[in-house]
Amino acid sequence: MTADNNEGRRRFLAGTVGAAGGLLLSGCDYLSWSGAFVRLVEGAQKLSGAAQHLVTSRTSLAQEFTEADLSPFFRSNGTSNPQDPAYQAMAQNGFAEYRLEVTGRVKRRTAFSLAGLRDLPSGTQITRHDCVEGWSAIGKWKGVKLAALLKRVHPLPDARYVVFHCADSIDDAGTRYYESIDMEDAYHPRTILAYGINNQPLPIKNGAPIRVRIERQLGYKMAKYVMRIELVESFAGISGGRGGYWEDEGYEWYAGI
Ligand SMILES: Nc1nc2c(c(=O)[nH]1)N[C@H]1C(S)=C(S)[C@@H](COP(=O)(O)O)O[C@H]1N2
Ligand SMILES: [Mo]
Repeated sequence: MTADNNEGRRRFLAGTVGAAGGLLLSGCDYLSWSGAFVRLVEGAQKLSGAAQHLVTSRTSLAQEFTEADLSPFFRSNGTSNPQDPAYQAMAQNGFAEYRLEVTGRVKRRTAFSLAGLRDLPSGTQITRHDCVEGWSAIGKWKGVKLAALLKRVHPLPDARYVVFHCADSIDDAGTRYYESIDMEDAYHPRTILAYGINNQPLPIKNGAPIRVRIERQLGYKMAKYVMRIELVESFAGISGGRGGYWEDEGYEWYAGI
């Protein structure tokens, strides 16, 4: 075969490689090597994905601590007192009128009062909060297990994410803070909607009346001032479309620690 023929054959085969994969290419010196290389890379990617899952299994528990480890002061970050008038009015009245709405891909849309939430199975955990800005604090959190709440509302099979809509906006445009997690994190036994910290009702600075604890992820995932929970198939249509206020600004959606 002449050099020119070889060139033509390469071009022809390069056009078919996408459709036929490596099979067609056996016997072709240049392209069979590239086909094998593609298979090698694909295999390696599968392997590293599986290996990563083994090391960082999403169902494993975050480190837990004792009362002796509690931080003397649990600071507030981001919003520390939402200015929304409806929120302010509820706060004035000890959140007696607060209702946590659960909407979206559920069979039973439900609005839970604080008393209703306290009646559901709860969890207590002492964990460390890590903020991406470089500070940490250990707190004792008490709240309703998100899994128990989801059981009450009957998620539809197409529900893939849980979105938390908050009362506060943290920019001049008035964009409300929001966050989202997948069903794996939603059903995790340590994922709670906290209404207490360090044996006290949750103060406003830390997200009263309800804030999320997702112990395997960074602080910005832990939405405070949660007013509504929405189950969705995709968060593409919500706000900036990346699943969270900070995600829309370029932060990672899965902020694992
Ligand atoms: N609604 C709302 N949730 C929020 C924030 C916020 O500004 N608004 N800040 C996030 C960030 S960056 C961190 S570190 C934690 C801070 O929680 P804390 O105020 O209880 O320390 O809340 C997260 N959840
Ligand atoms: Mo943070």
